[in-house]
Amino acid sequence: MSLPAHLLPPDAPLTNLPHSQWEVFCRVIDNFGDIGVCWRLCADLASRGHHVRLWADDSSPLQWMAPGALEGTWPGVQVLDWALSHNSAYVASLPPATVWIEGFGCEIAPEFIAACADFIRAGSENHFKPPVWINLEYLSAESYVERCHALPSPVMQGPAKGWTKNFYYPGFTQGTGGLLREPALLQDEANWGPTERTAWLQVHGVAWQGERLISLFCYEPPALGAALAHWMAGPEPTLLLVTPGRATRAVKAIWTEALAAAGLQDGQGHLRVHYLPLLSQTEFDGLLGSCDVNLVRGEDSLVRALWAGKPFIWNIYPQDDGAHADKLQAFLDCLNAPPSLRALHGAWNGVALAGEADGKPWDWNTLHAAEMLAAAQNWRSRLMAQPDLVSQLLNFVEKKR
Ligand code: TRH
Repeated sequence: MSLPAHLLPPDAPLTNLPHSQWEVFCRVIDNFGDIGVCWRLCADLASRGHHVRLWADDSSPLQWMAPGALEGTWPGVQVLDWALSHNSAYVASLPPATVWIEGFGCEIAPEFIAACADFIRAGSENHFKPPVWINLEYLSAESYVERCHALPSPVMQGPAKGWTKNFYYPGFTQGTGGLLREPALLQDEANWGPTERTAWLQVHGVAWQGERLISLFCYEPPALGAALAHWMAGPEPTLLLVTPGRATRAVKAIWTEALAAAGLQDGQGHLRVHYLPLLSQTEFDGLLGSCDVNLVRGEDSLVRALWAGKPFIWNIYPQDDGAHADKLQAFLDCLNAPPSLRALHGAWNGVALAGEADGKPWDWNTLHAAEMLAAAQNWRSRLMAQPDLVSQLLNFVEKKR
């Protein structure tokens, strides 16, 4: 196979991977986290000058998460239909990539691997190398993460036989791959003050009367009804900003029950609710920056809540085998969470956690806000001191090349 000029290897060796080409593969299992995390990764890489092709089997959430991404107007990122990765002729027509990222253990199409392996073999005298192949795992604070991070796994069969896959684990400690954090984020969050909050609320049509602001992005937390009833009957005026989908459905389903538990009629009480539309990721980050307390879920919004540095409660993605309880425990242990926070997390998620305040009831009204705020700010500065995931990934790739 003769190589077109634009595919010939560069004369100079790669340093800091200038303008390298990345393939990111994403298969959506459920909800928005798979595509949400993969998109943040792609956008972060592109903002640092790299070129990214994102292959996704369901990229439709990008319509609202990242306006312009599907239209091809996002600089540096091309979104492609997963089905095309099975098309050998199409794959062979693409410039070869330096890095392949399999998001969350999704398997790259065999046709894609075969076409790239053929291409690399054909160009071996031109020093084409196999890509640095990375399996990006889910975020967890459990101890296996440090043990398994960056472990190689040789490919034993098929057209890529002899190549190596590498496990890459995001995480909260030095021995892990770190957390997604764009270079500009520190400044953004530090600059997210009362003016930005007021502007955000106005732009999104929220009629704020100075109440405590709580954002709600959740599954169906078992304590949602109890929390709503407490906010309705409690002393502190509260405005709940509810995200669309499961959170909205969960609130609507138990609203009447919560009113009855609070002993109130509709229109009474100290809780008002504003139902939000779907927001772009940037606007979603603004929501977390604007609220006094953030109730988040999954993986990506947890990380964003950490960067927002505000009190938060995490609704962990529930797993049938109950593995989420260990994952939640590990997260709270890793950050040395105070007992009040463990108690709130245990109640919110309906799991028993070690280290909860002994017999001391948690308080949905105060939400232990002072303790939560101190903990959140402490975690934020601790995690800010770690290199972010993309910086670590770039170093990792450079070493492997
Ligand atoms: O949607 P999620 O529950 O995704 C989950 C988790 O990632 C979980 O770990 C995974 O196993 C499961 O999917 C399959 O929560 P998460 O991870 O916070 O992702 C939500 C994404 O949606 C995040 O990138 C923020 C984004 N988002 C917006 O951009 N705008 C919005 O209005 C909302 C509500 C969310």
